[in-house]
Amino acid sequence: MKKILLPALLVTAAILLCAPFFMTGPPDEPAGDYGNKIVLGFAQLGAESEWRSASSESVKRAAEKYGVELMFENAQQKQENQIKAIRSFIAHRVDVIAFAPVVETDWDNVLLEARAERIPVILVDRKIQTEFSGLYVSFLGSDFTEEGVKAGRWLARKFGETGRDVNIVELRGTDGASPTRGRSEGFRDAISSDVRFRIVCSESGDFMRSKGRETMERILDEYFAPSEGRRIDVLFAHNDDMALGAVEAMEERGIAPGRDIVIISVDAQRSALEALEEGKLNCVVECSPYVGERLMEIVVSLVSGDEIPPAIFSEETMFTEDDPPESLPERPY
Ligand code: GZL
Repeated sequence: MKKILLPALLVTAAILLCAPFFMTGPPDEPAGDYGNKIVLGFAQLGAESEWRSASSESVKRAAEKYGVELMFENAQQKQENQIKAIRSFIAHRVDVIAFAPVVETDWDNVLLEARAERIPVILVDRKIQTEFSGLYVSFLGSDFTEEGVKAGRWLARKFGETGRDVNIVELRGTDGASPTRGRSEGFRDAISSDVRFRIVCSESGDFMRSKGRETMERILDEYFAPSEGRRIDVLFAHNDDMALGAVEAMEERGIAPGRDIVIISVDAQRSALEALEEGKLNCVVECSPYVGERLMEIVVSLVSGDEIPPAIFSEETMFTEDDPPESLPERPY
């Protein structure tokens, strides 16, 4: 017995020692021919704005750079399409799922399915509301409330000295989305101590330039008649695209954007920084879409079994009419 046992043990030991060099990948390697590459399923919410396009570009470039196999789906701003995309990632047994939830609610069922299959989920850009724990491993994005506070505090400084009422119009982003809620709350919080600041109208432009323009056209017709004492002093737009759509609406009525009506926007994409230089916008709060590389770092760490932080916030600033043009940043895309 001993004569047979020892050689058998030696052979077994040899196989176990060499095994890692011959394994074709983790035991639950995803379906499909990805070899040893990490496979990331990314459900992007849409292509509604310049910011969103930059966000998608950032993810794609980073996947290329990090050698991550990217399954990318664009949901055209429809939650049911994002849910379908996440289910397809589960079926493909990707290594990690990431998505930018178009709205905050009704994600529990599909994320419970991902959790049951032990596929980690990363929230990118936007947040969700849920009673369940463990539906996602990390959030990577911006502090939207802080962005709203920055906008409100700038406005308070800008109009600090005038003794009169300041009539404000708000162009909200997509209702039910976390940036819309955060920016609204932060802005209101920052101006609440001064009764002169009055939000006379708040409507959603869905983060889109076309809807920003259409909505502002209606608002101007109803609220802007200085000769009749109806004034709009300030526009607070939740993103650049709606702000620039509103600029078009103002200009077609002979209203000087940035002068007759002070305009605050969020994102700080290329076209908004150009409008700031031209004096058509007065304050642009930065919200960075360039999170692709941080996302890939988290994905690689996750698959390697490393601890990852539950939330990673982008460092962001603000640009105003007082900034010299040469100090404004170049946007890569
Ligand atoms: C914010 C992002 C928002 C941008 C908009 O992180 O979700 O959605 O501010 C975009 O431009 O459409």
